[in-house]
Amino acid sequence: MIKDKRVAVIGALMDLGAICKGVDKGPFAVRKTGFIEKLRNCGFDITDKGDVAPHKPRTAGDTRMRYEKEINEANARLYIETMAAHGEGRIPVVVGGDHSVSAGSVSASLDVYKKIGIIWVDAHADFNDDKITPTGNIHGMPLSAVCGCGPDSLVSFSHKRADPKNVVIIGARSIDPLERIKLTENGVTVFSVDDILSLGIEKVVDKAISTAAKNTYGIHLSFDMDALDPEQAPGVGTPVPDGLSVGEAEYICNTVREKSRLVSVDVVETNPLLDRDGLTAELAAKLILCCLGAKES
Ligand SMILES: [Mn+2]
Repeated sequence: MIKDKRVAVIGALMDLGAICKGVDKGPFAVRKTGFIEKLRNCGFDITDKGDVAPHKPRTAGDTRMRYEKEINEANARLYIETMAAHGEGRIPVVVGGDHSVSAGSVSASLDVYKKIGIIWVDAHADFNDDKITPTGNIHGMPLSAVCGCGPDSLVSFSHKRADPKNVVIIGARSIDPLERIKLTENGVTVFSVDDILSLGIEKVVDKAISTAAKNTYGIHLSFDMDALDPEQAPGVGTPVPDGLSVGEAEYICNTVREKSRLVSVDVVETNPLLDRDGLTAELAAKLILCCLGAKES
């Protein structure tokens, strides 16, 4: 249940963590679906905190962590906005933007609640760092950073880190070899699409919730649209075939809300320049409604 139906929406117009441009337009496209009005019609008390965008000029800098300075500066502001939402007793919903924005939003929830679990729904693990990254793109690093597994510079504005043993990735099917070793060494739980096929989505989500909720105050749900099958959600910069179905994605969002204490949400990586008929933006909006328990009439 979302307490008192109090929600804050924050747009994160970030594309510097990804290689494919256009993902900074994601929040515009998702807002255009009218999801905020739909939430209001369902009785939600929404405040729209507007958008956080990186400043200009922008210089790529170190090729092992491109645009580190610009991303950190914007994330420090996103962190403050997310903290403010918590301070108002609202559940923050961050709409991205590439996944680097989660270094800002998750850090805020960690600093507020001290101990939270994370369910990270993604085709990738986002557990790289500056030493093992094959690309230098920071959107492949935020989960590692918020777990205290590096790079620490990406979360320098915050204090608390997540325990990797309370972190679960669902839908992964493209993990770099060194990243996989690091996930195992740190005790992160990974459910691939194959695991969903063999165990069933119900069992996977059950285990994900019990792992993330164990000895924690609540759960942050971070949903990368590339977790979905690219046939259903084509508007993403790094599509990987054979992803989650829409039904499975909705099931994850609904069940995490129903069976745990959801403290914050990110829905990221919607890229309208790569989308087909606004399908991915519509789906992102739909998943936000599922996370919050808003029934469309
Ligand atoms: Mn991601």
